[in-house]
Amino acid sequence: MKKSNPKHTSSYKPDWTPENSGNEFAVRVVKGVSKSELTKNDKLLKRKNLSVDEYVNGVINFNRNILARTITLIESNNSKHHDTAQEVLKSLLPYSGKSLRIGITGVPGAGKSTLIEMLGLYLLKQGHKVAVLTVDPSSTVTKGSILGDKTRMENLSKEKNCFIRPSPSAGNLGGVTRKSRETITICEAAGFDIILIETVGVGQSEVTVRSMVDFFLLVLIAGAGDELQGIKRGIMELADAVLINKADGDNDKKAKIAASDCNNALHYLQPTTKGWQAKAFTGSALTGKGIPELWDVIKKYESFVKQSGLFEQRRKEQSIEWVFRMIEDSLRDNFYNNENVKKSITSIKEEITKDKITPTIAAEKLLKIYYS
Ligand SMILES: Nc1nc2c(ncn2[C@@H]2O[C@H](COP(=O)(O)OP(=O)(O)OP(=O)(O)O)[C@@H](O)[C@H]2O)c(=O)[nH]1
Ligand SMILES: [Mg+2]
Repeated sequence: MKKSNPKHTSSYKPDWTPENSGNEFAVRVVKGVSKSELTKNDKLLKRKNLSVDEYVNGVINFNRNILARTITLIESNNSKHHDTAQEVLKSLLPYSGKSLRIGITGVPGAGKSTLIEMLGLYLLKQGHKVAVLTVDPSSTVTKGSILGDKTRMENLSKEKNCFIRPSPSAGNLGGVTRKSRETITICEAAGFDIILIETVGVGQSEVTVRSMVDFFLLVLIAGAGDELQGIKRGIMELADAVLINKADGDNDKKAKIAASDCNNALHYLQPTTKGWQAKAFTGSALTGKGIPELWDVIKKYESFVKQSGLFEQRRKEQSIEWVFRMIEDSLRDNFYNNENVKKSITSIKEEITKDKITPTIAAEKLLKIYYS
């Protein structure tokens, strides 16, 4: 074995490379930094456990490493992190709230991530600081994230005033919601004034995201069958604006027709924000067409809800709703994790399917077991 002297080089060949080997073995070991060479900041970043103050100061001073670690701390399912995480959040709360929170939903492949990249870059140019989060309901089943792929936001992820955080993957949607809401708080305390949240429009997730944002955008595409057929009325009802994306090339005309159909449908729906008529627009996340117009709509909306007091009112309602949602989640988890309930649930299900008991009696029986 060839021995190199790590002390005198900044990188050296690992011991396992054959003696007299040439450049065909490209692997080199980079010499580490000795303890005495570490700066105070390096030491702080290397330490496994930070104090509450260190987390809080790191976030407020926009230390990206500590920001990411703080989010990891609040996302942790380990109960020993819970108290520290809540202390950190409490200290950050006074610094939060000063952002515009924008939810973006739409069918898979509609171009949400591409739009976020384009809109994000546009906003950075205007001097904003942009945080991108994703809420991915499927991750609760697969334990993996289909969204939040930084690869599709490659240019945005390189920007220093942008921070992209993929969906927290563990737990039920309730758990994901808590983590996402707390992540918003942390990002706002770090000074991000625009929070973009991507979610896929497949069911409950958009209702969840609607309850944590100020503005909700639905992204659709023309030419995917009957324009409005596949979209549940429910999602349209939650939207403050609809973007018919991919209005480029041959698609432009189709997109305009889809936007007009969509406007007709929106006209008959109850507005999700009182006094604000949601409208459909066309645009292209790929070419950037329609992005400045979309931003104008969002700004107009912001001044409308701020002047009318709806902005503050909705934020307050959302906080209260959050509390009760957490209580419900906790009660539900507690019920289904109860050992006696777990033992009886299969046999009771069987009794229901065999018509031996009514659903009401079954529910009463299970609750009795739970409370006993
Ligand atoms: N022609 C055209 N293609 C687009 C446009 N926006 C997105 N795409 C393409 O559509 C595909 C899906 O885009 P994404 O941005 O990943 O879509 P998404 O809605 O985030 O997808 P999911 O996160 O998987 O639900 C990619 O291949 C994009 O390049 C657009 O405005 N025009
Ligand atoms: Mg996406």
